[in-house]
Amino acid sequence: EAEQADYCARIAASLKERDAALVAHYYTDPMIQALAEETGGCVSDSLEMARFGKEHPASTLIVAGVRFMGETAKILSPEKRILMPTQEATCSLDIGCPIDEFSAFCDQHPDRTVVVYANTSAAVKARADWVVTSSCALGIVEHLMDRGEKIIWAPDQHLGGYIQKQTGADMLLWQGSCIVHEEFKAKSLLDLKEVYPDAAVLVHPESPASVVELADVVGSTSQLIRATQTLPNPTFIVATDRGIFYKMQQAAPDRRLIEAPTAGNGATCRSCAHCPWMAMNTLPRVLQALEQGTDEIIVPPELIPRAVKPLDRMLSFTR
Ligand code: CIZ
Ligand code: SF4
Repeated sequence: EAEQADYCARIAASLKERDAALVAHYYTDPMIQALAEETGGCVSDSLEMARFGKEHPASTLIVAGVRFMGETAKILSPEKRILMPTQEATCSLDIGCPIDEFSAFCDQHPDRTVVVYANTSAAVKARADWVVTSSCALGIVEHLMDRGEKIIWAPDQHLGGYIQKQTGADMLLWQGSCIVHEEFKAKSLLDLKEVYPDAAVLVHPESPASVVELADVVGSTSQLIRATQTLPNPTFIVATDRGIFYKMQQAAPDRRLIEAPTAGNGATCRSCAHCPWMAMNTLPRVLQALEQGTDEIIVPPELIPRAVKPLDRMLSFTR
């Protein structure tokens, strides 16, 4: 406790001294989220992290999240120094979509518009026409459909399948998945719904279709947080990373929040509702990155002009 308070104080001082801002994802350690709030940084989803980082005047951003979020910040603000608590924090969606294979796939379907989720490498973004996050994917795919475009979607198959079902768009899906969300289990969720009959079920669309089908609300992290304020239910069963409970409890302090069941629900579960890469973001690593300038994000300069185009499209579309 005292040690953590000490880290927080040192990080706050270091942020000021180095003209830096802390940008944290909803899935990171609640202490990091609280510190980002207290120091005038931001806590958000990947869309709003990107927008905040781009618009904030600080010369250094420290991005607590996973690697693609740091890369996105660098692509949008190449003049800023982008640090991360650790560059080893990656994402199974990013890993599952290597640029060579993906590029070859796109080459086979030159008639299709390439839409990639933000959870991808800078090289994959540079190959794309559009970048989307889960909070704007539906709107952007509807827009492309209205223009009669056929789509390549990568990498999350569950989110892609959900959007395809909602919109009826012609989408070829890359077969990636999130190791956290794919663990949620429909059968156990049904059992839990019986225990809490007045609960609303909130599901992130990276979850399997069988889980999405049981949802009262399907949405991005920001949309799920908002749902706890607009729905009357006293209880919410939440299928996304448990890091979100920090902000959800703040948004709806009088509600009961319950984790949706995962496969293991015990020792054998590799990622029981918490992303192992998000968990690599710790207070000591935030401080170390700030003080020593370790884990600076470098994006190959030749990629930046290509990767910024689909990102700017997303930011303009959602403004
Ligand atoms: O699962 C993730 O990594 C999410 C939800 C990212 C985001 O869009 O904020
Ligand atoms: Fe990637 Fe899933 Fe972790 Fe998000 S929660 S960073 S999608 S592995």
